[in-house]
Amino acid sequence: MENNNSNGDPSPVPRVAVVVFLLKGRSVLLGRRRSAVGNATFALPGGHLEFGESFEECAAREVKEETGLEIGKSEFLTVTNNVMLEQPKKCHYVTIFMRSVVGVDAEEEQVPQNLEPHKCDGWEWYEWDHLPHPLFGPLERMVKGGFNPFSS
Ligand code: 8DG
Ligand code: MG
Repeated sequence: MENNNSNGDPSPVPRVAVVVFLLKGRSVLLGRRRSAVGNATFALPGGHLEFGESFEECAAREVKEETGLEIGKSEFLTVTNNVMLEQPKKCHYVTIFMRSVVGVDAEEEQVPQNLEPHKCDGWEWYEWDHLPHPLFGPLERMVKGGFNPFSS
């Protein structure tokens, strides 16, 4: 859905995004974006909070829509303010970061699918100590600041 924060709009507004640190063992699920915001950078699954949704509901919906994975519970980790005026599409997001842990047992193994290939090159598990580059700006700032989703 196009919104009122695209370039040229006379009254852009901040929007709320919910994104998920999906953790498996020592790895996190990342996908390389195909987007006017953070194109070709590695980011978490996630998207826009819809009217009436809880953070948890939004996290589960976005992960399911983008990867096919069914996450159980998720928990709030932190929130950051992301003003991205340098992007081809200027935007401002208040980004809610959630965490959900998936089982490492073979039985519970869930393989992510790239269900929105127009938005993402594909989903992969990356070890936290060997993250791919470049990371999406909001995520890059957290990592540089020492944020660790495994110990938060
Ligand atoms: P939707 O319309 O399906 O709800 O949204 P989407 O198309 O999946 O949106 P998105 O760009 O994936 O996520 C919305 C915004 O969330 C994105 O433009 C900027 C913000 N955002 C961050 N960090 C991250 C992140 O790590 N991953 C994702 N996907 N979005 C992030 O600030
Ligand atoms: Mg998304």
